[in-house]
Amino acid sequence: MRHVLLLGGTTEASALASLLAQGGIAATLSYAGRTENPRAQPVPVQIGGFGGVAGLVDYLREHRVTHLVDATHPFAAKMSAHAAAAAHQAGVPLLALTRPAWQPTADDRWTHASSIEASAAALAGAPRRILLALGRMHVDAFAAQPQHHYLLRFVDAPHTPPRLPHYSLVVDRGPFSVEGDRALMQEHGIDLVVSKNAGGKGAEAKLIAARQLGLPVLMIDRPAMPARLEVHRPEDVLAWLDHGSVPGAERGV
Ligand code: 3Y8
Ligand code: NAP
Repeated sequence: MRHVLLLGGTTEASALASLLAQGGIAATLSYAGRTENPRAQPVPVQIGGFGGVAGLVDYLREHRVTHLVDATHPFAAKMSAHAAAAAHQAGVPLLALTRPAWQPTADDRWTHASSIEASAAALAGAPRRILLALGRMHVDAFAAQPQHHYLLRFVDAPHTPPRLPHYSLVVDRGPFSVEGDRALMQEHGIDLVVSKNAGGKGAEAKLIAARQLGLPVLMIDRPAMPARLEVHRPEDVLAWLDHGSVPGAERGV
């Protein structure tokens, strides 16, 4: 009897949950519990951390998980590291469902930063009006550059105000639209967009809007991920569940 543990929190994870439910494949989708009202899912959901690698190994064994699918966001590096370690220890096959990194087009004005902290350091200089579309968890890093006016976008209203002297706050969850992001940038007079290289469609709108408006983008490159089998389409996960392999799948390194 198959039981898939699906580490979620992305558009692709939700799409896979629907395919698993339609296929009658037993699955549990897992959220960290970062947001107040996570999207409802067509499969049972577990919310909260597992308690490190050991806790995840225990979970895999106690719930007789037969397949572990890591469909977390490309910046959820700690969860992905734990998934790889726990799957190995528990002898449970692991597959990552992730998105290719975005690539700039000839019409894009990207510069790169290697991390969130490096992106804050790259903002030294004269005051600007910056769309900081990174969510809530890393806003404090930008207190190092208080001269800017930041447009913040959070999923939920914060319990404590951000520690920035000049900011505007939008509370909204994606997926976002190009029209909506373009209007937001024009309304706030944005002259720079800071973004994680999340990939996928759910957060891409701001990049397309920036391109249309001729705005520069400071793109934060992805953290390193453990070596693991990776696919980019939810349908490829079904093939893996049925056959244990995916033709042409990438082994991320
Ligand atoms: C809790 C689950 C679905 C998944 C939807 C995707 C798309 C919309 C775009 C911007 C960028 C950002 C942020 C973002 C997007 C999708 C996807 C994606 C970026 C939810 C969700 C959870 C989270 C956690 C949240 C983080 C934050 C990051 C906002 C649900 C809605 C900025 C990432 O307030 C907080 O603490 C938010 C924390 C981690 C990053 C951060 O550092 O703040 N995602 N986002 C998951 C859990 O608990 O396990 O509430 O429904 C999921 C989605 N967010 O099924 O429809 O597939 O990526 N999420 C980034 O890309 O930079 C917004 O504003 O332009
Ligand atoms: P992270 O830093 O990689 O993980 C920190 C800890 O959070 C993990 O060690 C684990 O706790 C717990 N955790 C993370 N994802 C979990 C999940 N899906 N189910 C159960 N526990 C989880 O993670 P993060 O970057 O904060 O991301 C948290 C969630 O938000 C993930 O679901 C991710 O897909 C989603 N998300 C993140 C981003 C982003 O920009 N980081 C963007 C969109 C969505 P224990 O050690 O206790 O097990």
